[in-house]
Amino acid sequence: MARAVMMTEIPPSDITPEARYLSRRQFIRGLGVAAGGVLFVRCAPTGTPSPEAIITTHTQMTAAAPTTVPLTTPPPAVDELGNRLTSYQAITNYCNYYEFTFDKEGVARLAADLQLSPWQVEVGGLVHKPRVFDLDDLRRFEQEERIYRMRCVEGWSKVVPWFGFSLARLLRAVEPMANAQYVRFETLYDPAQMPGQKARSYPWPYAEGLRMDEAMNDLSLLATGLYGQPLLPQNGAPVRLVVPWKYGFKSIKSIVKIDLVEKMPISLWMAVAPEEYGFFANVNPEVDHPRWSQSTERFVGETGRQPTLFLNGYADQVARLYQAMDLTRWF
Ligand SMILES: Nc1nc2c(c(=O)[nH]1)N[C@H]1C(S)=C(S)[C@@H](COP(=O)(O)O)O[C@H]1N2
Ligand SMILES: [Mo]
Repeated sequence: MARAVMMTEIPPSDITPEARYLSRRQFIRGLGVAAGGVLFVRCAPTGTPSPEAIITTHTQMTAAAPTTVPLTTPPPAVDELGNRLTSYQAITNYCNYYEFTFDKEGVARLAADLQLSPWQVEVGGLVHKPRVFDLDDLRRFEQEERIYRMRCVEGWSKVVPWFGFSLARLLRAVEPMANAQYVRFETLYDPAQMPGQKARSYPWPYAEGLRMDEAMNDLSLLATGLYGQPLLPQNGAPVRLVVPWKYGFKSIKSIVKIDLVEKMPISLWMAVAPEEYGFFANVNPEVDHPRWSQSTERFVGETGRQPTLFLNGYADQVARLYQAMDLTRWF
């Protein structure tokens, strides 16, 4: 995070999970499931609803979006803007997860043994029904597949086919109180498993926050998998936030605690470098980082740089949240 943009070439993709994913996508496409705007498809991740449930959901989707695509059509290996999906290999081997290491290509190995079960997410604070969710509880929320761009503040990005469920569903389940203004998230704190947490220079555990309206926006996702596979530790297993219109550091990994609060939470990055990392961290090509430009980005695994889009290309869905704000001041 605190380094200038790095240009690292990612090795060619490991075909397995991707090929399986893409052929499943092709099957789904054949059923006529095509959504405009943000690409998302209701689907069944490994070990979730029964085949009957899947068919039902697909039928509903087909009714809503009756585009018929012949089975010979190539699978949608692109997002709704036409960007190629980042390979599974690159998504899982080029990671930021400072609890393990600052070395993006070293995270996967160091995180491999993170104990993912049992796991609990404690949801509380200003809610009427505080509750501890275990992994089975989280799997019971209707899971959807969503292809999102993720733009790291360092100037690289990925296009990731996540699956998971809207954060709003979880928040509604605990019934927020009227005075809840923000949501605060916390990552596991366990220096025995996370060697990076032995470094005293950072105020562990990693914490992040959203304003209540941001958290309730349908784009805010709690992800439990990608490419049809359960999340791997390096990508924030077993459950992480994904907020695609904000810089990647807002998308906090391996969450154990969610609190609804009245005051704006202080994220780890605000505590470390408040002049560089603000609370909002909305992707904005017009607002440079103090040490580098934010006008372009490199898709991981590809060469050359692309223009960065305002709100990472999600302005139609979220620009209205910021209508009254000067986004150069609230960076
Ligand atoms: N707990 C935790 N969450 C985190 C981070 C981290 O270091 N620790 N890094 C963030 C940053 S800077 C980015 S860009 C994304 C990277 O997600 P990925 O490694 O799955 O691509 O995770 C974010 N979430
Ligand atoms: Mo990042």
